[in-house]
Amino acid sequence: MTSTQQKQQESGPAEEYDVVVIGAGVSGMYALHHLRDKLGLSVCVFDGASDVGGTWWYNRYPGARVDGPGSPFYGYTFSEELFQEFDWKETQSEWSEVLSYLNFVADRLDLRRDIRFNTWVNDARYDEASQRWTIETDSGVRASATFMICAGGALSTANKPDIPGIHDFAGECYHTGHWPHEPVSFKGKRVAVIGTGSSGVQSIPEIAKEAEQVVVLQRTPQFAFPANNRPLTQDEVAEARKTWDSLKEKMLENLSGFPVDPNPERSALDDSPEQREALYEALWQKGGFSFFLNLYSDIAVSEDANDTLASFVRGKIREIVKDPETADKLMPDHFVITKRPILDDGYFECYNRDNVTLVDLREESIERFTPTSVVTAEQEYPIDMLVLATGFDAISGTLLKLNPVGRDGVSLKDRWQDRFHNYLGMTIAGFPNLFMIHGPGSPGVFYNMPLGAERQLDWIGECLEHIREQNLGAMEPSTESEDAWGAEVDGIANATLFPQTNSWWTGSNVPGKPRYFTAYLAGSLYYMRIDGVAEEGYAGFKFEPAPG
Ligand code: N01
Repeated sequence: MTSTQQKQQESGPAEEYDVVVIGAGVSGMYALHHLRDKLGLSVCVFDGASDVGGTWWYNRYPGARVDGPGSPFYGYTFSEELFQEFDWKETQSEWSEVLSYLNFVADRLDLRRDIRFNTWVNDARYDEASQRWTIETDSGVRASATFMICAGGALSTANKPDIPGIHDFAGECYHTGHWPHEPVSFKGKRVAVIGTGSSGVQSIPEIAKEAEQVVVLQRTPQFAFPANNRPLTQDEVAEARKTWDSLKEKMLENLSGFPVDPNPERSALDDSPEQREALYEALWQKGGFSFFLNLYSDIAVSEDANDTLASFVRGKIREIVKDPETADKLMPDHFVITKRPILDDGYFECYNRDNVTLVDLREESIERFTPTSVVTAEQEYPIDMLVLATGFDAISGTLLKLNPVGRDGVSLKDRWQDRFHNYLGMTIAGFPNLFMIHGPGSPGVFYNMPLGAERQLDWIGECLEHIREQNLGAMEPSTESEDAWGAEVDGIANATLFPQTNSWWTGSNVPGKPRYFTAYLAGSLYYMRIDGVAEEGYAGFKFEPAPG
């Protein structure tokens, strides 16, 4: 008797579906709509939260905003109606606006009737005889399905530092990625913030406006660029709505999935220092994500080109931050944009406030927490609240937490000990009929994420249709195709400066995690690549006939 059959005997029969989807965020919502409403499959989505939204349901810390190219292009493209009818208000929408949009989509597409909220999937096992996945949940609901889609999010499993005494800290303690739904007041409080990535940089200025004291505990100084968030004008919205078809076409053509014209290939070193300065200054003044979409083409590949932009931003930090010692501590020394670029709203400016203190952990590391303070190598800082803006066990962490068990009883943790082996960033050898969205080996955050999810799920939908039409039961990649895909991912990344920097992109933020650059760095070319694999009859995959 297989372990799945044994479990079935113990806790009764499972609900049966064609597809189970884990996660009701941007990707899981589209998975449900596409597979249920377009392909006619029976689908059930499971999510531990009490409503839709995924990352936007959890990340509600002060200052949390879309830090990509922004509205109205942070949304689904599959339905013109959804695009035409939702009123985006700001260029860098606040979390609550994105959540409103996702609620609007869930209502409009009647998604909630097939989503099990407040239901955490804590076990997933593949049964080879039936060629089905069975999942167990904390609510006792069990479900079995031919296909399992893991849409738990690339940035959802919190990375919490293991610092001596941190659990003894008796004040309020919040992780930005799991912010409380009840209002949090900073008034009159001494707040310590660990972390200066996007979440820290977005939240610190907001916290500083209200708190009595803010102590920022910085491990790595960061490059940040002005978000220049502003209300969308009526004209901009009207123009986007009028030209939707061509905008969408542009998004599909653009390397990053955004409606901007491709940049001409031009090295930063071809321009004179004055010309470069003028471009950087213009982009800085304009702000927003366009900064990264309108740069020279070799910033991420040439150390010298990179240095021209890095020096420019360091100069800006020096201009903004009045105290030279604090400015020194804020000077980033990695290659610019090789950590996720950050859009800020008054971040560097907030170090000019009397109530903000910057602690450079490279000079004075944290030794321990007491119930009322954080103690560094230099001094003790009494605090009432601790904010952990320490990021995520990104890309692979959420799936590894579930730790599905595949063929021959092998768990994902065993399979992924040294590297996140996968093919096309979506499938794993030994784990038939399991698909990942925004997983390792896919472009993930290097592409417009809602559009990327749509494109991966469209590919998966076609693949599922192929399996049904051919009366097949299971598909999985060969380990050889995984190795070749891994070499392709590495080859693209290693031609850039990205792998040289410690970041969540390389897994170096989580102790013990395999350190390598996991994303497929060729943007939209990835979608051409996976379409090519489908056209070649799913080259690199092995198929089994359906059970008799
Ligand atoms: O996480 P991060 P994040 N001791 O990993 C530090 C997306 N996002 O939540 O750089 C001391 O970037 C760590 O230091 P270091 C966006 O893609 C989107 O800020 O590893 N410090 C770093 O400073 C983003 O890139 C939005 O040396 C420790 C910080 O904590 C991604 O999410 C908003 C530490 C973590 O930065 C992740 O951003 C926010 C330790 N033990 C985020 N451990 C929106 O679009 C970690 N750090 C809304």
